[in-house]
Amino acid sequence: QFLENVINHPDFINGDVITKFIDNTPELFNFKKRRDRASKLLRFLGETTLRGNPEMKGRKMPEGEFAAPVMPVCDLTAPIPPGSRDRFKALGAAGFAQWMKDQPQVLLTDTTMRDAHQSLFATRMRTADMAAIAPYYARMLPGLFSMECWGGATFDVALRFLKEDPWARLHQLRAAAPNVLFQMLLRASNAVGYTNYADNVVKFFVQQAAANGVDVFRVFDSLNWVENMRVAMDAVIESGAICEGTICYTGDLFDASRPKYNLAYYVKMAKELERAGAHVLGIKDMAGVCRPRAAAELVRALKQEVGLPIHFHTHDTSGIAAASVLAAIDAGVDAVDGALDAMSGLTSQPNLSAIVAALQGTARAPDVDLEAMKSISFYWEGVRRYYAPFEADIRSGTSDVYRHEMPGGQYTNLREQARAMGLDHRWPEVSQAYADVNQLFGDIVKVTPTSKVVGDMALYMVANDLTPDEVADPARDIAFPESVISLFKGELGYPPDGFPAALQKKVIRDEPALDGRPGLNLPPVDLESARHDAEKAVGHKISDTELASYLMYPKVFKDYAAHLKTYGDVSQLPTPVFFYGLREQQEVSMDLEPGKTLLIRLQGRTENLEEGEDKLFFELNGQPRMIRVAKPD
Ligand code: 3PY
Ligand code: ZN
Repeated sequence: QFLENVINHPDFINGDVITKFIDNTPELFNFKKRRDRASKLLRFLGETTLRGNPEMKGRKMPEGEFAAPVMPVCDLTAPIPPGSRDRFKALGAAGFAQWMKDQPQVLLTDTTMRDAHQSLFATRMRTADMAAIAPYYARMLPGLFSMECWGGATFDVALRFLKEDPWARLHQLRAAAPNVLFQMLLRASNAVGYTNYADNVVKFFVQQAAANGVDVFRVFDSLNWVENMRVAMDAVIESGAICEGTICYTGDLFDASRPKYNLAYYVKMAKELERAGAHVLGIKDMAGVCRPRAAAELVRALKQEVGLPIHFHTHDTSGIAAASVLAAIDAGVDAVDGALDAMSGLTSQPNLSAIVAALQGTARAPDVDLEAMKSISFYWEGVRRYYAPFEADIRSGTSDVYRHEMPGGQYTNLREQARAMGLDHRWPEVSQAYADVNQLFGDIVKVTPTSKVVGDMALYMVANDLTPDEVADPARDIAFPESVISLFKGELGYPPDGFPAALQKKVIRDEPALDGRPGLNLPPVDLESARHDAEKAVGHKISDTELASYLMYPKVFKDYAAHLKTYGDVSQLPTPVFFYGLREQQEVSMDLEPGKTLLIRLQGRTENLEEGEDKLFFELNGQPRMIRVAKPD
């Protein structure tokens, strides 16, 4: 390879060879870099093949081979038609919001690349599977309002489990689909984490997200406290992006025994969000408890009381969510969320394609091609099979959601946690405990991160056979989980009516609770010194987006950087190979860089028990390579 580089070099060909030629021509050594990268990947493949991806621990390996997902038929050399993002660029955020209200059709968000996989298979969808279909979205579905493809749990999971850079996902999707608005879910002061960050960190994160391709920010607070949303909302507005100030819907609008979450509550919050500068009003029914009659009533009232376009989001956990979406559309909602067929239903969003079919022939029928939706969905059907080990074992909708009110993204996670604690057979008790904890906590909004706190407490109660009365009893000593103590100290903020005083006293004992929103109590982070710490930890200069990752998740970011150093960039490996390794004689091809493709085949392996390691024999672009892998324990 070295000699090949020398004789092909233009200086060599031109006879321009001087004594210092080799020293002065570092690109001759590129092959070494490539060889290093190939070796790192072989190590990853060797270890994954032999020991399994750590992510697969406790999960069932799929059997047989995966058929390649069926790609839609579309000329990818054809120019990309203009879409919602072009309109947004022309009109700006306020002008675009006005257009949303003025035009008659219902606008559509496809959540497949964010909430759908977050809610169906633990957020495990990899960038490669999204990037492959993104150019088809650009050409076949330019009529979409937005693609929700970033934020929520995807940020954390990308770095922590998938070992890929969430910012690179954004860049790749952006390059492939420049015409459709990209939407992210932002947990206000909790950004994309589970804790309240300093104001300047929230601001920095939003600036980076906007600069790197997010157009619509759906901003919510996990206790519906608008005061705690302002920093994030202001940062979004300042960046020029679209700020979707969002109400989290909980309870039941018509339940007279629970009047806290009545129409007046939501109207009041919507007006606060409008005054705070939101361009769009989001209704986020994270659990899927907004029944059709409530959806209609809520939308009708909000359309009357506020001047913002309204965007409705729900989950199909009950099995009846499409009826709520249709009711909201009937009541005049401006935009709705859904997921494409193969990624819809159960704890995910209702089926967007079926909603479009239901609207055909009506005045509000959206301007999207149903055939295109179906053919892109066939692709998702194939992709979803890759992730079978991460799917929850649920087969049907469940009206039990009206009791527990767990967000779609949490339901399967909590079941998994319950299973890991040996409580699987006691799931109905966990469901009841979750509802009981909600009442103990004062009937709060349950969405990330408060939903996690309620889940922790529910599991704790079931595992310790505790009744709600025992938890509340001042005479009974309870070792409350850390997350519960933090909640009652006000570290995630407060619900508008506060927490029940007696329980708060019991949980935090003599420790003080925060006064005001958490951000007021957190000193600003010195970003340059954080950058310095991160650079020291990872051993190289970092970019602003890497700094944003570090600020969100310092340890996860450092672990990711270490993985990158050891194994290189694994994000371009096909998903079955990333999770399940290579079978003997299986071949995988991967582009290292444009024009540099690696062709890797696993030829065989030997076992060397004495040395406690195996040898794996690969063929790399036709050359034999051997990797030693320590045997699993
Ligand atoms: C998230 O915060 O990730 C959610 O999806 C909440 O519904
Ligand atoms: Zn959701």
